[in-house]
Amino acid sequence: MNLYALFEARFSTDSTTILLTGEDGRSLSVGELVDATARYAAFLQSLGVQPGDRVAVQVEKSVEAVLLYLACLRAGAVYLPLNTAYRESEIAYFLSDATPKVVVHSPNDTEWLAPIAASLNVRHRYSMPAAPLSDSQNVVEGRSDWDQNARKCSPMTGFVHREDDDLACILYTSGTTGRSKGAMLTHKNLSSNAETLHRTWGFTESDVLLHCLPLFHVHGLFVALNTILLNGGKMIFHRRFDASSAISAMKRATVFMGVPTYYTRLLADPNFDAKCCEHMRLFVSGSAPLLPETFAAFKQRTGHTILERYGMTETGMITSNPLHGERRGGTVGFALAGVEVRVAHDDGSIAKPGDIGHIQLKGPNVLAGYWQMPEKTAEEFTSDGFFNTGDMGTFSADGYLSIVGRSKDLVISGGYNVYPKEIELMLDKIDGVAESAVIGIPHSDFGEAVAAVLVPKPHATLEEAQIISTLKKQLANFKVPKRVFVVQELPRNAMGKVQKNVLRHQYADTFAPK
Ligand code: MLC
Ligand code: AMP
Repeated sequence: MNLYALFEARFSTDSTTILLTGEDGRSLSVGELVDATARYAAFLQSLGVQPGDRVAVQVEKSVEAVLLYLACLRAGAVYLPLNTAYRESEIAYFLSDATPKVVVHSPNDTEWLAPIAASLNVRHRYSMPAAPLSDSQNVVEGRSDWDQNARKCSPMTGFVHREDDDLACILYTSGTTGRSKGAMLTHKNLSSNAETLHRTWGFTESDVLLHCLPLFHVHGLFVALNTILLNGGKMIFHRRFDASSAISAMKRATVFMGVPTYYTRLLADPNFDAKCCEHMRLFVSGSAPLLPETFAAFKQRTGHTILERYGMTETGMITSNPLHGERRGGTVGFALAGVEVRVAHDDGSIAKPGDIGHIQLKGPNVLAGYWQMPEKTAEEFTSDGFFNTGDMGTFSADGYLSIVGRSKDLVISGGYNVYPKEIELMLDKIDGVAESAVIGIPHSDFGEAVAAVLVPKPHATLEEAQIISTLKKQLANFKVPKRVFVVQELPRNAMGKVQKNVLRHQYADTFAPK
């Protein structure tokens, strides 16, 4: 079943029903969504986009971005969202690997993105500013060349038929080798997960989601957007997370989803209290560990118990604390319905409750594979077909899963994943750098912050500011180390492997309040 059709079937039959309300009060009705996605989809077809062709999209969060996502599903194209923070070399890699037929980007990036797209023979390139939809004064000049062109098309009727195993999206995820992999997600992967979350979290007709997350990763796009679209689609739509705007909007919302940084920022606002949350029924956290102190402080301040869940790009959501029953801080709850989760030792034997091991899973939510990387795909699965998450965990005797670490070398900063290897490869190319180690260290806002430890070549001098500014030109800003330390040698174990745990310990207080 085409995921778009599943959403449309859940929309109100009254086409004037408002789905989405922006922070400025502008709105999108069912009729407008259905018409605009039909025109966008028809425009994709007129560009020669066939089912299975990739459409790469690097745009600011906007209503039009939602429409484009839905139009890709409707036309049977494969939606490939890209973080707006990605820079030239990152985008060049994604476009060359995924070979999209169309790229849609922010007009601010035309200067550097247009030559890359041209050199890689991307057939069609359009810009899309974060222009609001129903802004009548701004209809012509505010609209993107994408939107202006697409709206001239006669709307398509219906949708392109898709089978369960057909691709809906490709999401790139950096790898421990430093090379990003495109996780191929099917219509079934996405629909099964959204249906499960919809049921598990008890959505009803009266729910309104406060949507503040970015739209280019699993959390904002699938967990938040897909789930609410399956519920008829009522949401308050913020372009980015800002604590005070979110607090004001909670008066009209019932559900909020965020990364732990959103919760620490809400708590840092002295105006945030139980009264602000009177209309809310559910707060969901994920993408990074929620600290026990945040969980406890939130409960004390608001009376609400945050529901923590666990997932990843390759699998969508895997486990969740219960809607009814104990939501246990420091755990990510139980396996979702239809998902089999186990903790296994290095030798593959299943760990007993209380023992720590590798978190593995099987289910309709698990990716179809990595784009054009069959060997990588094979590496991530066990011989009996379980996907290896790279997270280490343990089950309690009563079935709650806790994540206790990662076997993959990964830093999660403000909910974004940063793979040290990718940064280390860039650092090692900088003049004067003999070797590097990138680590995550505790940070009160981002949870973990990226830091780099460098060894200079003989007689070379390395300047922190210089290193940071060099990396800023090449890497998405959230990956750029917040601090760079220069040392004469890196700690190593007997095998010669850099002991990152020693470095993490050594620099642990870097961001501690003075
Ligand atoms: C921004 N900056 C970050 C950062 N976000 N640095 C480290 N980590 C981050 N996450 C830096 C910028 O580079 C900039 O630095 C400075 O902070 C201010 O940038 P900003 O854009 O104004 O920041 P802000 O809007 O406050 O954004 C912070 C944030 C945002 C936490 C609101 O990062 C965010 O929305 N994170 C959510 C990520 C998310 O959706 N993750 C889900 C992945 S899916 P400088 O030096 O340039 O000034 C997933 C699966 C699952 O993990 O289970 O859900
Ligand atoms: P991504 O590849 O961006 O999808 O990130 C997935 C990773 O985020 C997982 O493998 C976990 O390491 C981490 N993650 C997601 N949710 C949680 C959570 N609730 N607690 C701890 N880590 C989490």
